[in-house]
Amino acid sequence: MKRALVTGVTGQDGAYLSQFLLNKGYDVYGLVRRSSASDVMDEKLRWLGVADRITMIDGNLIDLSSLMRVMRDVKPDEVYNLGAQSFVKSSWNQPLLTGNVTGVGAANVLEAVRLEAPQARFYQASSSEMFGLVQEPVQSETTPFYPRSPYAAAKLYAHWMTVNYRESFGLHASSGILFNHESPLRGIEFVTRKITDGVARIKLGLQTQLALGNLDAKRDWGHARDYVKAMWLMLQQDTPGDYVVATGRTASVRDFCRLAFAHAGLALEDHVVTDPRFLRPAEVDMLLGNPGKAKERLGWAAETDLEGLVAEMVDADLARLSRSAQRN
Ligand code: NDP
Ligand code: GDR
Repeated sequence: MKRALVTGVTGQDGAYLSQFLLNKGYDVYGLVRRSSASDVMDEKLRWLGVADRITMIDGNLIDLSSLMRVMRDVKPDEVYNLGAQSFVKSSWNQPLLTGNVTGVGAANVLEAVRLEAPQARFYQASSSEMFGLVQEPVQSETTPFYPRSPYAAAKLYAHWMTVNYRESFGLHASSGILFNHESPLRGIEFVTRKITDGVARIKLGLQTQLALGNLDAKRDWGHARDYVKAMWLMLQQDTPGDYVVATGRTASVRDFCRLAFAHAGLALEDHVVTDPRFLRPAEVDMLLGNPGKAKERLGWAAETDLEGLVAEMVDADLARLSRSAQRN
């Protein structure tokens, strides 16, 4: 039985990836940082019905010694580094923490792999945010990077460390440059989930307005369930590499909103207001990925379209809020 170690196991992608790996027969170990709110930490894993099937291990991305101990204890065949301070807007408020966790944290995992588990295959959760102020209208593996936030700068460091550990030490280290991917398990602070939660609340009469920031920003949005498969496929290749993972379609926040409100039989014009509190010091205006390499080499393609994603998220939020209204 293969052993996989997943950092960020309590996040959106960690939950879907764990489910995917368990279905493939892996022994899954999750790195979990100590928190006083440990009862809510496993919420996503419980939602997918996999919480009891994962072995949780205490550790932290900013504590190299904990990562070395984990590598020694688990002896993983595959390491997926998904842990990060992943909310771009917070990265301006906590730039150094973001640098430590999202950037240096990845270097710590690479060091722990190099020193304690050099045969393990390594996956780094790189991001389309690294393209930032885009240098080409459609972004691929060869598009120059231009990070626009402390988060993106930290991810770029982690990305290049992955490339360097591959080239310097011969590690089987791959980097997935994933474009935005969403799901009912998306954190509530991210715009898609904020919208679908808001739509559900308005539909159920729990609120009347939804305040958002820049409605013109465009993103290439896919489903997390599809994207974790691409992570796994990268580690099954004979040679490691870097891959853009995207749908190849871009849509604005306004477009996403329109679809979500329409799915609930509502009109966004009646409910959406803009609030400067949700604007950023610097914006990434437009992202659109070319997933050609992933399709050709991995045989991967997005399976869920934007309409299907929006419908699933709105329906899940309506069901969740209706259940909690019945309980109260
Ligand atoms: P989430 O924010 O949902 O999850 C982040 C995870 O990192 C959580 O499990 C969190 O644990 C953990 N974490 C945070 N700090 C530490 C730390 N110091 N030590 C150990 N674990 C820590 O992110 P997603 O699941 O959405 O994304 C997964 C990864 O992919 C992230 O690295 C993200 O930056 C990257 N990415 C995401 C994209 C997306 O669209 N979702 C696109 C491209 C890249 P806790 O529960 O304790 O907070
Ligand atoms: P992003 O995701 O920054 O792309 O990073 P987010 O959903 O936070 O923002 C997307 C776009 O929507 C605009 N926006 C708002 N965003 C939020 N959060 N709240 C609002 O009210 C709002 N109104 C408009 C933003 O300005 C932005 O343009 C995500 C994260 O998962 C990263 O970790 C990952 O690397 C990238 O996707 C790819």
